[in-house]
Amino acid sequence: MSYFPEVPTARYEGPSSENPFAFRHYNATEKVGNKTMAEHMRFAAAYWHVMRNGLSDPFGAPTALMPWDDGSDSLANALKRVPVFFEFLEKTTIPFYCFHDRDVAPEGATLAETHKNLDRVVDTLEAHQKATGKKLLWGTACLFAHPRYAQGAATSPSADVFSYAASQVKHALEATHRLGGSGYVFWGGREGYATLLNTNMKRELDHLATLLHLAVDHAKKIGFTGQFLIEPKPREPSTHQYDSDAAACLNFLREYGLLDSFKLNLETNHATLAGHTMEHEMEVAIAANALGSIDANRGDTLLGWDTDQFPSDLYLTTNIMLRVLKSGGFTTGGLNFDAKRRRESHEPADLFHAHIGGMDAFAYGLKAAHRIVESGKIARFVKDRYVSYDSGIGAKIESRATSLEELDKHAQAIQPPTLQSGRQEMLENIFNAQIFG
Ligand code: XUL
Ligand code: CO
Repeated sequence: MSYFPEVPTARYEGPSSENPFAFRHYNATEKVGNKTMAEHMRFAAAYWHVMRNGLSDPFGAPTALMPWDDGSDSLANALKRVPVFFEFLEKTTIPFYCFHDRDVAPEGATLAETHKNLDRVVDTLEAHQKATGKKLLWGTACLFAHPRYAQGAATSPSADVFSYAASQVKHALEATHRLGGSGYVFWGGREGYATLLNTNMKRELDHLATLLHLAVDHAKKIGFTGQFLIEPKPREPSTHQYDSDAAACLNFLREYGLLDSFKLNLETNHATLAGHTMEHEMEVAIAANALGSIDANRGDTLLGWDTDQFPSDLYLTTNIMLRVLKSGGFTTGGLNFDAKRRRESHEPADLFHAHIGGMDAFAYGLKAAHRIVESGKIARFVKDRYVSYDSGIGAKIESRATSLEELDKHAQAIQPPTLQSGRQEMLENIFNAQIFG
């Protein structure tokens, strides 16, 4: 039985292929440097977008055609979605997936029934993973959709809501462990505030840190050795989210003694909403040795919200892969398509065009980034730009072996400093030359 009879399994056919279901650049087994494209990228599909996103928007109803789905929130319907998703993974050749507990299994009449529902679907996910070789990149708990989380989960003013969130995290973590997940993500959609008039920020931050510590402790108890991740985003749905950007997350993790246990899962559209480029966020994470994984999508510069579009911009994918290479490559992380089709792209085939295009854009970006690294021109320029710190007074500054008195004397003894050009335009030309291959 096929749920996508009109869609063939995607294959690499090269840049001149006219087949809309073929890859032009992504060739899983082709080596770029010392790793295959599949090893570099570790692509993942998001269960919530592929299976659960009906493509509604704040102004209109869902449009997506999902003939396999009866529209109910029953356990039976949840179980029916699983084989559809795995056929999708097989036909796109995507090796990993990510999920929230509530994407895969519905709430029950009681919390105990909710957890039983999850266990039942996890059995089915496990069986499909075994049969297909597909793997879980990361799992997470949805602590933002249900009305009980309207005022936060770990940062709710209610300790009982905190307990509900903790219960969900316990079971989602155990499900992730059972499925061999490489990571576990915290995205705190409601962990922030709508107004400071009713908010004790310090207590809320303490509570958020407590939940993360409890999760780390529980992971040790059950033997989960995957990577914990925080996903920064500044707002939407909250007015302000505490995990607003990479720098804010790192400060929070450092303050609460969590930096050894967590890395960051960076999402392009979240960087944009924070007023940063994705490469900025990646540089911040890399400098702290905290780049864990990536939610691959893009925003729309004309819309100030989280449009979660598929990545098709080759400058963006090249910039991202350049930083992935710079960081030494993914270990437990990967490129998760946290992206949705436009509301107008409502047919099942559009799911495939979207992911195939995203994978091709990243494959192109990887090859361009590799050429940039190989040519060494940009790295050499940056290294030479700081040469004055490699010896003499600069080396003393870097090793903090100087004083204001000594620097005062040095500055008074030399000619007024002259600067060399920053050569931004020349560097942009070098970057472009590699993008165009
Ligand atoms: C929301 C978002 C989430 C996280 C996981 O903007 O990105 O889907 O990736 O909770
Ligand atoms: Co995301």
